[in-house]
Amino acid sequence: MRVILQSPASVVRSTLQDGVQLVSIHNPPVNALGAAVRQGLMAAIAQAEADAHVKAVLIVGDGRAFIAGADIREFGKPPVAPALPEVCQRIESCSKPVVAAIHGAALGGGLEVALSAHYRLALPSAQLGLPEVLLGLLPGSGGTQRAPRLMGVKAATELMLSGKHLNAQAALAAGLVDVVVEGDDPVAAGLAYVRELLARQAPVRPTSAQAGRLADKAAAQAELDVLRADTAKAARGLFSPLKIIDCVQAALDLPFDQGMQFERAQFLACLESPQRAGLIHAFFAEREVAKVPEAKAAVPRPITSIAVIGGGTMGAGITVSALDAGLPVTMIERDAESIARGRAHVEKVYDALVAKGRMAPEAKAATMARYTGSTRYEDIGSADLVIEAVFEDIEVKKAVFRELDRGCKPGAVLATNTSYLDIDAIAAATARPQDVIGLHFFSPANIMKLLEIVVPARVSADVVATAFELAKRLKKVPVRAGVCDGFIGNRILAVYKQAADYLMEDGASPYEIDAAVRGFGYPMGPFQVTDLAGGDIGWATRKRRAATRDPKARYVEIADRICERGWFGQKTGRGFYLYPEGARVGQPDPEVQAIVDAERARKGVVPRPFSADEIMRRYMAAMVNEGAKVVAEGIALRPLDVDVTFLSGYGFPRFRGGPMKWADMQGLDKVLADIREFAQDDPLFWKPAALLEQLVAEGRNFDSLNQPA
Ligand code: 3H9
Repeated sequence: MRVILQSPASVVRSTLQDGVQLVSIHNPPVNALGAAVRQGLMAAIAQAEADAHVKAVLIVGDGRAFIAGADIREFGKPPVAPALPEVCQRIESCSKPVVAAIHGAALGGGLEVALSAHYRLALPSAQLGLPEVLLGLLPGSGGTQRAPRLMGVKAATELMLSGKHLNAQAALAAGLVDVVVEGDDPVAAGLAYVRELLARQAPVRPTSAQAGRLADKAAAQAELDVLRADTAKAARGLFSPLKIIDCVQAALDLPFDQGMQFERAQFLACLESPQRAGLIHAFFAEREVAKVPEAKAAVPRPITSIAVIGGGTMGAGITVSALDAGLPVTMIERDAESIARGRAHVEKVYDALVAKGRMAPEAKAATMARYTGSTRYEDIGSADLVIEAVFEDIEVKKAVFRELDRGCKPGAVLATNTSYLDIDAIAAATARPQDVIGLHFFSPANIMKLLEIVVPARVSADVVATAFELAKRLKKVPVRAGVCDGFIGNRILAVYKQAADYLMEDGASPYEIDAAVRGFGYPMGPFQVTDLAGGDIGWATRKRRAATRDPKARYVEIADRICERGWFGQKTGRGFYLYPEGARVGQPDPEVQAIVDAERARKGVVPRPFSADEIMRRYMAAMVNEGAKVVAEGIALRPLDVDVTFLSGYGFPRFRGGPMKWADMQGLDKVLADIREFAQDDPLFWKPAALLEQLVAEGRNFDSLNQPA
């Protein structure tokens, strides 16, 4: 073996092994195609061309992946040559056979490098995909032109539109790779395959020259027409999906080179779009949230068994989430009847999966074998972690924690799933406040990704670290939150919901507000959400808080008038909307509109029209302003923690990156100017956050606060 080439910083290393130039990429953690890697690959292919000893080239990735794609951190910065399409072109036009041996991730530009090679081998660990769409992009190095040639229009377009990964066998069946080889060493498997190809004098085989599955143009066009129509319906304001379809159309209509030019132009348009900036912010923010000081400073406690107190909707959802992660769970309820109901809630989830054919009955039985129901606290004496999910009442919760304090083993983590109660007070009910933490799941807890990890004053760092470790096992997106009424999410929600109520009383109908919010990209508007969750829940909270409400604060009573009639939303057949015969999508209700009119008249409000844009300016200004307060108070560590909370738990449109990212993209000065304008009518509600004022004065944005914690 002879070292023949090392690129800048040695990220691409070439060695000659019996006439095969082994090109290996060393750019941890995932071999992203940064400038040095692109330069190294160019140089390696030039070297292979120039060296008469080289008969073939083998490209592999070092470490855990082949190549996970372009280096996402470079997007939005000035481009550095060579561009990836050039690198791919250079690989494909090499006069000697080039082989890619794939293990781990071959995603985006990584798969495009492999598609430019002449032959492809996959190991069982391989994951192949073109997930650019999830970042607001499209495959921009020939993926839209080469993948359809190998896989056909339908499979290639579906791969690009879904962002899904294919495993090695699926990639083989789809025509993306030539062979799957057992084992975990891409170098050994790759070299053996190259030798086999050389022995049978396998020719250079550029993918671009293969008409392959595009040969039957009429059939391919028919497939694409269906996909275009479906995508137009499903894209929900997203920019890149229809561009992907356009690129595949170009693959059908144009010679390869022109198709590449077309793809490049579309890729650059996507790169410029604010959606790309929002989605890439979301990608990194979701990874940053787990990097909290406690997780770095302390070692998590081991978790091998869990107990859940309460078998209601929340307790059952948490139980399913833990069972799905392979943990044994003991559920505690107060009596036999309640425990039977709790078990039934859990089983119902799995029964639905079995009915849909998504779970085998044996798998259900194996999962339920890890479930135990009990009415006795003694049965959870050895649990490593207990999650309380009982009725949202501080006295009830304190009583549960006193029981846990008595019965749980020393060192057990004691968590409460409260959504707004004071966790410091709950912790103080025990003699071990260092073990008490908040784990705020969102309903349905087995589905929703967000987990607010609420950190009370006296909890120890290793308990916080344990909570983050648990989140990883449960496949949740954890966000660290401080103790306050509503933590990050519900506290901010309460404020923008108020802004929506004011808009309604001032002249916008609930239906106009919901439509504007959907138009922004949310799946539902706030009044639809109220109807879905049950209007009685918010009503109870409002009644409880009535005594402590600032008498000077504006209070809109429309929702109370609706609840007084017993209209609690979907479950009662009407709320803000009508749901005739159990319909899931509501219809506007003229009687609700009459209630709104009557309330306006009673308060002497002369209604005025609001455009969708005016509605959203107020809705978002309220959200951002409260978000800034939450950051300034340290309830959220950074603005990105607020963003992730809303992306993962509140349906905020991902392509906008989260409320704080949205504000940065608008310009904080503009958001502040809006707040000051609205404050002229209601200075108490629209009090600008000091942090927002400070950032504007200093010409900075929220992102400047997103430093690693
Ligand atoms: C593209 O390729 C465009 C081309 O078509 C055209 C170009 C002209 N760049 O997720 P993890 C970091 S677009 C930079 O925690 P896992 C990540 O931030 C790209 N960094 O691990 C994290 O850093 P840190 C298309 C990247 O095992 C660390 O790696 N490709 C990139 O759960 C570990 O990541 C994609 O969209 C990147 N491309 O999952 C793939 N990828 O440790 C995006 C990862 O500092 N990546 N990092 O927090 C993924 O889907 C997952 O990261 C992967 C590993 C499945 C690879």
